[in-house]
Amino acid sequence: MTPRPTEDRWRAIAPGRVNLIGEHTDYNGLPVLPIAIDRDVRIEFTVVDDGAVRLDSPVPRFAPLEFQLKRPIEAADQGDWSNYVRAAARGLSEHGVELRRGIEGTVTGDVPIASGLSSSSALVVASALALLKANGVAVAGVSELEGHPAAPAGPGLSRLELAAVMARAERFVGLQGGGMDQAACLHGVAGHALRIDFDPLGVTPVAVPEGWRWVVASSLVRAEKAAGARDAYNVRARQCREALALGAGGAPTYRDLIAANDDLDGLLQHARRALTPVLFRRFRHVVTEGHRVALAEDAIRDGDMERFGDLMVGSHSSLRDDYEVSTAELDEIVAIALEAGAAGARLTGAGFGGCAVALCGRSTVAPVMEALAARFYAPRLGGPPTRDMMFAAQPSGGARVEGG
Ligand code: NG1
Repeated sequence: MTPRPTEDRWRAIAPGRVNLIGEHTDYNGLPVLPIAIDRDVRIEFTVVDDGAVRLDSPVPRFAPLEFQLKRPIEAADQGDWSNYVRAAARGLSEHGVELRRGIEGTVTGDVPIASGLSSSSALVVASALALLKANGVAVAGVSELEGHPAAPAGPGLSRLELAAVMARAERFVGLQGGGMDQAACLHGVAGHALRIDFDPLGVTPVAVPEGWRWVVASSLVRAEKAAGARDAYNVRARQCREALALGAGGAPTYRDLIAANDDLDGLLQHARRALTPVLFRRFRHVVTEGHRVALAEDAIRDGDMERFGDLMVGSHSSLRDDYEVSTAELDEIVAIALEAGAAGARLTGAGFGGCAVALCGRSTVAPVMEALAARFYAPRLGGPPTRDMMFAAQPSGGARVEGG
């Protein structure tokens, strides 16, 4: 491959995502149903031959970062944004991609940060795409809808492979996360939700019916995964593993457990006897949420908004009562949206703050947004929310590199 002239400018673009249903199921090996959204993280870069990564940002709290690809990549202090870029580089190196050339550029974007919309994974994926581009490694799509071949010609990675590598890589930042965010970011398809399966990773686009709208509303409480919410998240991941080991009667995974038990009630009765109350509540969330995702996929395929909405409401109650990751603000947003006519609403992402998502029809988007503005935001802000706090998200295309 001929080295690229270093003055070429490229743009790596990676979208955030909104998870429609299937929360805290990915790291338990059960499917999720997110959309990639029309908000993204962008790295505008040139290729440099000295093996350095140098990035800055117009946001003052993100100080310019620099590290060297030719030396072992160590983590910076906890909470330092460079860790997401380091994670991408380290993940690629550990996967055997030789990174000799570096990048220099600027990171911008409009995915609200620490809001459960995966700005972190978007940064990780954008960094990976930029580094792969700089080093002449192709990334091919796998979705027929995108019209890409399943595997790249020549040296390269498939999108699925990259999503799996980046899911592992992001754990470098300390969250024992599943693979939803990186897969959604890399596989977004305009107008489609994505059913993502795990072990092995697979993505199936599912068309969102005409007229369905997704209103995203921030609780104004940051869900800072690099900090406090991280421990609460990791504790739950551990509790789910413990609950499976003690309550599943020998099934090695939640998927095996569900496949072997048609009778959900019987399974839960057995688990209630075998588990402590806390572990039982975690277990019940995972198992019932897995079931709701399957029903929600049927509902979206059938164009049945009411059924999908009811499943979202069930998901939120389970996250609030059994998984204990909701907050008073998220509960209030859900209640206001439902009262104003949303078909369904729930917290989206990990919880502990962040955003809620409401499913609306064409004619209910405006009343739902007005009700949230008047009853949730006005008392807190003394005025209307910004377009980062409340917006209608469009199911959008996946991460890519442009320019040159
Ligand atoms: P958020 O915090 O919403 O970006 C996290 C995990 C997901 C998934 C959700 C909960 C990462 C990068 N993200 O997402 O994998 O487990 O929580 O459903 O680990």
